[in-house]
Amino acid sequence: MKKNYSVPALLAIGVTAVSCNSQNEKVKTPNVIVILADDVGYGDLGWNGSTTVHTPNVERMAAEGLRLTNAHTVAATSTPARYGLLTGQYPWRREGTGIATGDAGMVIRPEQYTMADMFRSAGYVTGAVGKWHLGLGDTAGSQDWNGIIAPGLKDIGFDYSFVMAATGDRVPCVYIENQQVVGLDPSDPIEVSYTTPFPGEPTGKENPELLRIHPSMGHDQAIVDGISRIGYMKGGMAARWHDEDIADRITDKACEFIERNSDRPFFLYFGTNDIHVPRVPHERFAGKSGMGPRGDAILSFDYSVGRVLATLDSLGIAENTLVILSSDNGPIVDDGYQDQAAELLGDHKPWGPFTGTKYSIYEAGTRVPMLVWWKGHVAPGTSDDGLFSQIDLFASLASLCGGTIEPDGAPDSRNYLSRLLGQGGEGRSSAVVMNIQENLALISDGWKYVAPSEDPYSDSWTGYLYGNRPEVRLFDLRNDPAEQHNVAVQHPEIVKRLQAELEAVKADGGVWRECKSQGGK
Ligand code: NG6
Ligand code: CA
Repeated sequence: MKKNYSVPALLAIGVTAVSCNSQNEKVKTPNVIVILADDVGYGDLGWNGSTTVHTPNVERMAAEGLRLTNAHTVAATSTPARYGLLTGQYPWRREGTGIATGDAGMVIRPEQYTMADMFRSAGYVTGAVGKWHLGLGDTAGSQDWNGIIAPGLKDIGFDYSFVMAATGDRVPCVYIENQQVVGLDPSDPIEVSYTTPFPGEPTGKENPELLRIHPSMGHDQAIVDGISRIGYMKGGMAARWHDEDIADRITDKACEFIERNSDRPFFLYFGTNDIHVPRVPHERFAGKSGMGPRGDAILSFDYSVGRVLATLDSLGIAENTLVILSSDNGPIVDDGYQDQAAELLGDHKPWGPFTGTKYSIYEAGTRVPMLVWWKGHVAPGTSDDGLFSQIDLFASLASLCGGTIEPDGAPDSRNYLSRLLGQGGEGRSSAVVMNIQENLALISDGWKYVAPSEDPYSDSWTGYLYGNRPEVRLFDLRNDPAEQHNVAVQHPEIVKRLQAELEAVKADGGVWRECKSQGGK
């Protein structure tokens, strides 16, 4: 049975002037833009009281829209977090959803039903621009970087794509538009390897004299644009990106997509490269934050947000466009390059009031900024501290636009559209989050149960705080948001309840009893 959330769902929650099938000229299907930052932490933006970095465009979104202050990504690293958002399935249900190499095969398989497919089912044109990091081609290392890279984003529902294959710090360092490398000179083909260096090609390890930015950990393989990366790459000189231009280049493409499709419903997934390492923002941001490249990259991110909003304003479609801003995972200070991020941090707290970083099971790993902006529909200057998970964007947005969810689609996603739009109503009662080792925690009703794990607490080489512990932990997030006090012994009944709930979520393959009663799935 197909699940179609359409006009009745919208009427039930009081969304006005929005319908996919209305005959009324004035009533339009809203465009949807998801701006997904990379590694931007809860405390990094001026959305929630932080004043250490000036982010006027994000502040504008907050002033004109809704702040979801208790929003979580499903994982503390990029690939699984993006997988969860775009498929509506918790990544720990699927093998091979960990941090992807730049030559990984498609993590989301063509036969899977994606958020882009869902939007297409409602008649939208769909686009993905910017950081991808969910693999391309069939299997790792099998891509033809010099031809059509297939399967690709078209096979999972995106009509248009302009992406970076993985992360800024991973080869291949090229833009890929509609599954073909942009600006490639056929006489200088690209080769990529994640196992073997190419003889004669310089590397960061062997040729540090060629580097303009030096790694602090790893990142000592292929040198592209004077920066050594993860993975080896040869050729494609004309197609290689210049790091300072990435934000402009992908923001241009995002805005062009909006302009091209301004007279029809569109869905745009815009993954920024900011503020992932290497942090090399454009010269006009360099040195402007007083916090070094990490702070400057936040300014660059804010600029991209501003360009998107300004494009909507200038096209006169802001009242017909829902914009959601969030981050794929929490913040990290030193993520592998000597960019003085730690030394220049000053009073800035990327993790806000929480403990941990990206990679971590602690709150800072997965509790991320989230803003919802839709002129005339989402009340300005509002906030909601109820639990929200990015896993629910799929079903909630399906409800908004009348998209279909196929029987096996988005198994973990639930429709909380009214909460997403700041209109109250029932919200998620519990959410599962995951750290880099795929250890799980369940957050419910202000409590957080962290499953025991023998994995390391922190990484002796990188210093990454994973937060694993062999004992059962329970945190009272309302009174102890920094997760300093394990109260499992004091509250055995709560531990038991949350533990059982986590086991139930794991066991039921995604069909969660909480939501069966909502007439959802
Ligand atoms: C880590 C990298 C880090 C970053 C991360 C993925 C090292 C030492 N660290 O392994 O720099 O690339 O993977 O980040 O290599 S993510 O935001 O895309 O998940
Ligand atoms: Ca990330």
